[in-house]
Amino acid sequence: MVIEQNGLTDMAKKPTTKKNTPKKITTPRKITKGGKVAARRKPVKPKALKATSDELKGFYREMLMMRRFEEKAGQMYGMGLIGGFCHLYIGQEAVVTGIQSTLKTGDTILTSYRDHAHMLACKIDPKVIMAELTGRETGISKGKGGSMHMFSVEHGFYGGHGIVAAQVPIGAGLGFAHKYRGTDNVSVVYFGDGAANQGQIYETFNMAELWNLPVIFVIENNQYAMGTAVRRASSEIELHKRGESFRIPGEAVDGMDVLAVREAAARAVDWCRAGNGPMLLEMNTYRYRGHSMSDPAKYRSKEEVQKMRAEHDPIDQVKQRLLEGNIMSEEEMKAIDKEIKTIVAAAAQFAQDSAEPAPHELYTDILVAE
Ligand SMILES: Cc1ncc(C[n+]2csc(CCOP(=O)(O)OP(=O)(O)O)c2C)c(N)n1
Ligand SMILES: [Mg+2]
Repeated sequence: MVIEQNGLTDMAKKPTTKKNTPKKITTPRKITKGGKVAARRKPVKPKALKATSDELKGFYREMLMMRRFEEKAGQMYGMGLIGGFCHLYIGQEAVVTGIQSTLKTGDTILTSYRDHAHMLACKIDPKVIMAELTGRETGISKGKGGSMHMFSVEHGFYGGHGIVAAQVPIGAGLGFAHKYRGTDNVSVVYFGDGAANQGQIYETFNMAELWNLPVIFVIENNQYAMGTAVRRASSEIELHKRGESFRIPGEAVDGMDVLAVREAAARAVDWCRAGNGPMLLEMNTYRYRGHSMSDPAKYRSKEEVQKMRAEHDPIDQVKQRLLEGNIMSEEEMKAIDKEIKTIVAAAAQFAQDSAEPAPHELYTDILVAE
């Protein structure tokens, strides 16, 4: 079988004869009639960021849920109820919230170990996420994956990956699957500014563009890779340019503003669904907490963190829009916060009331046969 447009051939195909020679891997859309290489097109920028009242309310609720959930996870880690690693996403909520709001059933996402909010964005029950963090049998990976290794095909969430950048080639594979099956679904793969320096990402960029795959590469540039600031580790700090030599269009986005994120994501999604190949979005964002719970964060000043919180907080920005538009009062927002805290407390209780996995579970869900 031959996939049109890009000349990919099915590996299981019988040996080639003169008659059924597979199409060569060609990229005709890039060559003009005169034989010149065509300039790479990219989606056109819009004029203004708009949202309905309901959308703004929804963003407020979702981001607050992520924040309260992770604050609770931080507390539970401190109490010794969560073992191993635990990487919080606090500060970055606008990125996954804005992007997820543009996706539809059948689209897939995957990310690194900083994955709790991505799971909540996929509408996974906070109870089973908290149970996984605390290593309980009711967790989404039966308590055997923990914070970094959660997965739910049902919700289009393909992990939770502990190896920096390992999810990126898998994201291209998912994009290949969408295309191969003839759907217009897209694969969204999130990775960090540190991960952006990994070699496998550039092999992936090359193949994704060559094969015209519907993949949105999202660099969550939170300015640090563990304790290393972007400018100390990257020769080119404008990470949205990283796809240029592969002809992948890229854009820098204010990742603290959920409307800016949603707007850029919507254009990228349309671009990919229409068969234009991959796109790269650099989301400029910031994490308020340390790299993981065991990081004292001595590589940056308290003032730097405080300034970001005070001037760019994604939840405060939506709050401000809700107040200015007379869409919600402070009291109504407080009531939502209270409701969310109750849901999060119930998730924490559910986790603590659940049993740890039975010892025989060590021998299930593994690749080795008995
Ligand atoms: C291949 C590999 N190298 C190193 C590590 C150790 N490590 C874990 S997270 C991390 C930093 C990654 O930073 P970034 O990609 O910016 O993501 P962030 O943690 O900021 O979300 C490193 C070096 C790892 N897990 N995998
Ligand atoms: Mg980073």
